[in-house]
Amino acid sequence: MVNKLEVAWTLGTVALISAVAVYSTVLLYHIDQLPAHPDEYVEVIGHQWFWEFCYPVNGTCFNVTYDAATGAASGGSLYAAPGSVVQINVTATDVVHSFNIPALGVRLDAIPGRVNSIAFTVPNVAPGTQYLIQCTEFCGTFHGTMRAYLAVT
Ligand SMILES: [Cu+2]
Repeated sequence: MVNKLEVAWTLGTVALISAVAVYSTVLLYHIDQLPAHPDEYVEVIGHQWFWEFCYPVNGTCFNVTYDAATGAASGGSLYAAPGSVVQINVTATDVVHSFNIPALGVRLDAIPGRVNSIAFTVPNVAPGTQYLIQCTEFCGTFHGTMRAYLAVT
């Protein structure tokens, strides 16, 4: 014989789990949406073992190399204004890499033949602030030198 209390806690649990499932699903799709008009739009290409950044707005592309001995990156930086919304499209030319800005919680796989996109907001910090960019997918001998910086301009 089914107790009314058993029916109540079963239906209550089903309702609670259903509500969490619907909320989570909506949120997952929402956070994947890209802005209609980002302030900055950058193509990011992973190579063994450096990052290439392209700004389609002005047709500029450059490679960033990193000197592990000095911790300095040369060739340029990913640049963006404080508070701006940046959309990046990430791909790779050879093996799988992963584009990561740990301080901003930005991480996206760079996969040959596929373009992954994400948008993020640059914090309102003083111009000159730099955020480390690093590859977080082991991609070969010099994986550890696949570093660059996001420079707030
Ligand atoms: Cu790597």
